[in-house]
Amino acid sequence: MKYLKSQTIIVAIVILLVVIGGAWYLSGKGGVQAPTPTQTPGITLDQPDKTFEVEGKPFEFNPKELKVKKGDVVKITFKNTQGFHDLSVDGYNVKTKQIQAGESDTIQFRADKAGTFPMFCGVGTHRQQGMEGVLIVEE
Ligand SMILES: [Cu+2]
Repeated sequence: MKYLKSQTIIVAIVILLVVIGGAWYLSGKGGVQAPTPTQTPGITLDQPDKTFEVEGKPFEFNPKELKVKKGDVVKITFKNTQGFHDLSVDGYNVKTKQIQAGESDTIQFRADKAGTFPMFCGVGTHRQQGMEGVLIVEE
């Protein structure tokens, strides 16, 4: 009788371990699902298909025309050589920081809409003074 009792306890412990192990396994599996990172639509961290370096100074961009294919991941490094500027792309809602001479900032996004989109400097009246260019996204 005593022998049977201890055997029952061992079986109970084994069952308990299986249940705990199973619960641990399931909770571990649930943890694998990473939360979706919050980011601006269109902004992507994928490897870029097209990389550009655009120089900014009063009051122009160089180059002032960027050409990509629809669907490309576009990376633009904006280098400010003189003055205080930023670079925005109209229609894509992307924008670098406003930076001082000697600084640079990078934007990256997926060009998922075809068309011609103005890029411009949003500081003061720089755009009106000629700090403007275009991003051409070909179908
Ligand atoms: Cu500017």
